[in-house]
This record gives sequence, structure tokens and C-alpha cells, in this order.
Amino acid sequence: MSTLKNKFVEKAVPAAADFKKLLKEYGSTEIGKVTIESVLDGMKGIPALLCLTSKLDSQEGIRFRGYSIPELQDKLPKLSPTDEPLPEGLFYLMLLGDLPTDADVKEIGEEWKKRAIVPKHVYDVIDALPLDSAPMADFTAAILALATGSEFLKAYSAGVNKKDYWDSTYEDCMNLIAQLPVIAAYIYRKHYFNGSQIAADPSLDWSANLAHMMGYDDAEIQKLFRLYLTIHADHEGGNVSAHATHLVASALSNPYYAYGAGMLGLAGPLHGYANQEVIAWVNDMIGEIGTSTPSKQQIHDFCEKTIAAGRVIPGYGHAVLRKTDPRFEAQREFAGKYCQNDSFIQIINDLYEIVPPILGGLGKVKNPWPNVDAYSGSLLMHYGITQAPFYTVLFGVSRALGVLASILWDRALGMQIERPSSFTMEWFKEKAGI
Ligand code: CMX
Repeated sequence: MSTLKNKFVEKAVPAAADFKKLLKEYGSTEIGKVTIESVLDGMKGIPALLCLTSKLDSQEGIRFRGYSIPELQDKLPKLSPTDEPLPEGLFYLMLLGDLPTDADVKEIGEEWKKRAIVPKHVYDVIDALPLDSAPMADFTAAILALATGSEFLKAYSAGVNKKDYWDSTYEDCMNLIAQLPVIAAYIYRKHYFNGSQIAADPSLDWSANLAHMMGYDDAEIQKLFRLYLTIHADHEGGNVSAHATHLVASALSNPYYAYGAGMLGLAGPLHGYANQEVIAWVNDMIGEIGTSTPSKQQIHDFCEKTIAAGRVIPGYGHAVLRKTDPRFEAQREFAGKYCQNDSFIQIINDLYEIVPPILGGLGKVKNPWPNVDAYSGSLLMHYGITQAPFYTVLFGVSRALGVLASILWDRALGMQIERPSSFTMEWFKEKAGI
């Protein structure tokens, strides 16, 4: 057994006992109030899920096992003091709750390299889709095709004891995380480089290898990928991609199906697809105004026009956050350090000044501040990765780290199938006294 798997089972056994005790002895304790609004407005704020890997605070933003993004940048292992954290280390932290050493991170990296084998039929599935299929459609189809290798499926069919579900789930999650950069890069090269593929470089870390297989070897891009794949990894349990993964896994679907379901949710414009929407929308702005260096007044007018057309401003707002997203801040800081004199990034920076007062002035937007998607595309554009329809795939590769660590915990704790109750409109009206 690998060291990571051993450490996981050492943590999981007592945690499962705690979980059962909490459920059995304290199950009737009330923990929140449910109103008509909380149900009809997207279940926001209902304490409905257990998530070990991260917690989102509306004012402060995300903390991964208690650590903020600046703290991760300080404390997680890096290749050099001026580099960004290695996402391998974040996975270790989210899975075990402890900060990894350099050796721990190296071991995970080596293990993922060994597991990064993609069967031929998966490439055939990707190739069978036409070039006008969305990269996210290729990505989810490939993920489902990978399920032929599911160790969980094999173990379940062989009648595994439910206490051991976590074991084959661990194998699937580790294999899938290792395979994702290979299929993501394959999809990128298929769509944008006539299918000319680049082999993995086993000397590189998980992030740099993804950049390499996509065709980018610059040290600054490698740094950006480490940052990108770290900050998008998790956002507690209630966001659409995490919740969908958890929900589908609760039916004991294998990790490939569960994560595939999460990715179909990530592909929605109110969630991860917003990262490509931002680029399309700014390009529309540039096209309509007729200059790549619009004035603040011109940007302001374009925003007003978007709102007047009954559209949302992509990259702004959030269902939980009520302040600027620290993932936005981390990317802005990166741009400040490495991406000077970039007119596109200048527009993104100007929007940060212009959009919040406009949204705030509408009187209905709960959070007028930018989220992670407002910045990410402009950084990729800066380094020549201009193919916006691919951006949500990159988000998805990163999101695997959090949602797969979470479903591994779901299995280890022995969580039950998720099955909330629904009611008719008449029932709600009756409750309202109408
Ligand atoms: N532009 C214009 N209007 C917005 C807005 C925005 N960026 N954000 C919210 N609103 C509007 C809503 O559409 C809603 O309008 P109606 O009452 O007319 O339907 C009203 O303000 C209230 O919405 P809210 O409670 O503030 O926001 P929600 O929690 O319902 O939705 C979110 C959150 C993110 C879907 C929303 O802010 C939005 O659509 N943002 C733009 C898309 C985006 O950037 N998504 C990415 C989020 C991060 C991620 O998951 O990757």
C-alpha cells in the first residue's frame, strides 16, 4: 500500500467511528432553519452537506482545511521559493488535513505519473466527436469512457464488503486525477493543433506536464498552471460541480460517472463556463467599440448595455461570497508581477473598478464583486492560450482534486444515499398561509 493510502486509512477509520456516533447519538440536534426562500431560491444557506476538504466564508473566501490561498502559497511545497504551490500538495492537504512535506508531494507526483495511462478506446471516443463539439463535451465523454477501468465497478460486481468501498474508490480517484491532464491536453491538441499530439514529459510535475502536453513549456506558464490548478481545486461542497459529484456518488455510481456528472454542471454558464463567457463578452466589447484599448466610459456603457439586454455580467457575483473572491485577488497579483502592458488584462482591471458600482446600483445583486472566472481567461490569453472554449476543461482538471478527495471521504465515512424531499406548489402555499 502506498504511504498516502496508508495515511488515509489511518485517518478514515477513527473518522468513520466519529461520523457514526454523531449520526446516532446527536442525529436529532437542530442545526438550522429552513424557510420558503431558502428552498425556492436555490437552497442557498441551508446547512445540508458535510464537506471536509474546504470551507467557504462569505466575507473571507475559501479556506482549504483551514488554510487561505495566501497561506497555501506560503506553506505548501514549491519547486522554488518564488514559485506557486504544487497542486499535488493541496490534494494531500485536502485528503488528510495535514500539510505535506516535499517528500510527500514527490511521492504523489510519482504515483500519478505511473497511473497516467489512458486506454486507446478513450482516444477513439474523443476522435469520434466532431471538431465543432465543445471541448467540455469531449472531456465528459472521455471521462465516462475511462470508467471501463473502474476498480470500484470491478470490486462492487465481485461483491465487496461495504466497509471496503473506499479502497477501490481510492484507486479510481488516483487513476482519474493522473489521467485527466493526458485527456485534457489530447482534446486541446485535437481541437486547435490538427491533432498533433505531444507526449508527456515524466520529469515534470502534474501542472507543468499538462502545460507541456498542450504545447507550452515556458517557466512562467508552468507557474501559472500551478497557481491555476491550485486555486480552482475546491470551493466547499455546495457548488454545482462538487454537489453533483457527491450526489451521483451517493448512489454508489463509480467515481468516473460521479465526477463526469460534476463536470456537466461545471459546463454551465453560471458556473465554470463563465471563464469562457468573460473572454467572449470582452471580445464582443472590443469588437463593438472598435478598439482593444477602450476608455473607462466606453467600458461602462457596454456594461450598462449588457444589463439592459437582460444578461448577466460574466465573472461577477456569487451565490455565497459577499466580497472580492480571493482567487481573483491571487490571479490579479500574478498579473501584476508577470503580465505588464497587456491591453486585455487592462480591461479586466478596469472592469474591477467599473462593474461593482453598476451591479450594486441595481439593488438586487447580492454580491457585486468579481469571482474566480473574471480573471483566469485573461492570464491564459496573455501566454497565448487564446482558445476560450477550452478554459472550462482546465477548471475541471483542477476541480477533480477537491471533489474526488471528497467522495473518497464519503465512501470512507459510509455516507448514505442523498435523498431530500420535494413538495408541491400547493404545499408551499399552504405553509405560507395563502
Ligand atoms: N450580472 C447581472 N446580474 C446579476 C449578476 C451579474 N453578474 N449576478 C447576479 N445578478 C442578478 C441575478 O441574475 C438575479 O437577477 P433576477 O432577480 O432578475 O433573476 C439577482 O441579481 C440576484 O442574484 P444573486 O442572488 O445576487 O445571485 P445568485 O446567487 O442567484 O447567482 C451567480 C450567483 C454567480 C449565478 C450570479 O451572480 C451570476 O449569474 N453571475 C455571472 C455568472 C458567473 O460569473 N458565474 C460564475 C460563478 C463562479 C463559478 O461558479 O465559477
